Amino acid sequence: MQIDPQRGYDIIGDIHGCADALERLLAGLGYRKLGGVWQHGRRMAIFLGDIIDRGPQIRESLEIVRLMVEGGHAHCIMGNHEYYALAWHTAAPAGSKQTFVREHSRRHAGIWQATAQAFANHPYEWQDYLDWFAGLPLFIDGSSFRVVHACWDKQLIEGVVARFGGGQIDRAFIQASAEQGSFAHQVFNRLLRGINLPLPGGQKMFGQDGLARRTYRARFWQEDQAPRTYAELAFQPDPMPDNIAGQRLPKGFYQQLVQHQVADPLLFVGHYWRDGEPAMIRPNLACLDYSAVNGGRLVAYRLDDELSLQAEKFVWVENRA
Ligand SMILES: [Mn+2]
Repeated sequence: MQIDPQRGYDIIGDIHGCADALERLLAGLGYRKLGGVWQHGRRMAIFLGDIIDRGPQIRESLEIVRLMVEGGHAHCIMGNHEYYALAWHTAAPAGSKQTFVREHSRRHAGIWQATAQAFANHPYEWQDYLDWFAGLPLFIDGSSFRVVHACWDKQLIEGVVARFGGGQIDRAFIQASAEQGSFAHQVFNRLLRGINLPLPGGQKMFGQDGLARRTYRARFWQEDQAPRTYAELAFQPDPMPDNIAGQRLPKGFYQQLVQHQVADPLLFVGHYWRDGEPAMIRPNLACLDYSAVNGGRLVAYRLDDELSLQAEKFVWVENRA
């Protein structure tokens, strides 16, 4: 994947089927639809994954993004939801306890439902999109900046590059991820879903999507002052149960989790359902997922050649119903 440092990049967060918001955002960024393809004379878009699932215009969103990528006007990396779609359709390896890499459980079916409906009458088109998903890189290292859907884990990314020469993997790697704890499983889990830690004492909590979880999403970047409690370590929209939130973390616990250092290149992620006014997390870290599909904002960062993020370069559209 060639990144041209002379060119400007507009990095765009999770779309989840919000095609109207995407078109408003692109228009606001100075892109024009020519010959059916959104484009800009001097800039390219980079999509952070999670184009599908949940929202109302999944097929339309995919068409916009894919035409831009194929026309040379955008790059797109894989989100956990594109991985879920691939894994749902991939048989588990022989001898596995599972039937599919992503089991067809009720919970998984619920997440998959909106995309399944969008393509119910377009099965061949859907097969074609699955092939396209399988070719999406898991990350892009543009040397002065990096993008990954959820977490830049240096060691795992070096392992992927050693094996595949870059961020693009193959179908065998997706199949291998059926095995818990395998390298492939670790790669998809960490890069596309971030650091998920078990709640202490086997407790569970309910997210805004109504699903019960026994895990929570944790910070993966270096802070000036390390988090001291579970609440300070968490990086998710849903508050923790009160009896856990104030508990002290074990000594040295957070330091083992740090994947992104203050001296590292700029990093852009999606994934985390943020809310409020879009802003940087650190001078070299931004999350661009502001819950567009939940009535939030679809957010872009207008990147030029700066080495520290600039507050005024976050651009967004509101997506209230
Ligand atoms: Mn995601």
